[in-house]
Amino acid sequence: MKLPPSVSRYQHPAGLEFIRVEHSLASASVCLQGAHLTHFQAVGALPLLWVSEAEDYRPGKAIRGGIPICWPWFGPHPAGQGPAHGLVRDRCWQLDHASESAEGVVLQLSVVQEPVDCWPYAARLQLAVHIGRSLRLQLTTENTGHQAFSLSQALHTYFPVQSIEQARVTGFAQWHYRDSLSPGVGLLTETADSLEIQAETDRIYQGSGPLALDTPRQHIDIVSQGSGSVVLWNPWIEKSRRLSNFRDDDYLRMLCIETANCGDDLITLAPGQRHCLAVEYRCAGKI
Ligand code: TA6
Repeated sequence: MKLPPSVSRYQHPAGLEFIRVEHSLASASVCLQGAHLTHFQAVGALPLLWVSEAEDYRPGKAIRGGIPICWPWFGPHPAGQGPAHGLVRDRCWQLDHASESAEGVVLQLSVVQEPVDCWPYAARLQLAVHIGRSLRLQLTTENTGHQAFSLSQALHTYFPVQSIEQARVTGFAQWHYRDSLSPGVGLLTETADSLEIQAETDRIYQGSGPLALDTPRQHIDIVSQGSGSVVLWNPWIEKSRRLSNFRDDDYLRMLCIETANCGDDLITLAPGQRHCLAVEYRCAGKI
């Protein structure tokens, strides 16, 4: 495929192939393995995404940071028969389209999922990435098989926070949530208008609406469509030590706010039906 002037291919020394974008409005990098965005930076803003410096970009393993795509299940396989966070993080996607304009660059990638023992269904998954003053992603699932299936999914986005103590998340007030660290507790209600992270945090919020991540140097607005749940995750001290490709103190520098369909928010598709999970990230001010 002929690429537009601001789009190029790059092979990491470890072997992974990337699509690089250098546009007058923003720069970005997408790894074909997992259609995994590892970098986005609007001109005049700080980088929007965080990747651990311990990441070795080894083929066959999900990159620790950026925007991993969890599909067709979020978290552990429902019956414990497949890899965590689904089947496509380590799959090589194909680049179907790349175009540019004064407003930015559009990349379209896709992967075909054939029936396998742990997920006996057929689907086509497409990711559209709009790189410009903001970053927009649209993850579309099409049921290409002959039987309905249910899926859970997440855009598992890692944001940089410089210092976790100074990070604030707004927008969750009055949302119900389940604490994945205390599964027996049941549904809780968020009362904080502005959330601080002061311990290991792994929650599935049920709801939809504008969210924001605020740090001393950056404000990021998060607007989603087709999502009825959001995962908030920071591994804190103990779990950081157990995570692959993650430094012991990396919890101080990152926070995951994951636009999803998970928990009680599952998507069921009949043959031929489609669903689109979309999110837009916009950096506003500071530095
Ligand atoms: O989104 C939160 C979570 O499900 C955590 O429980 C933790 O497992 C995290 O995802 C990272 O998962 P990974 O498979 O990328 O190490």
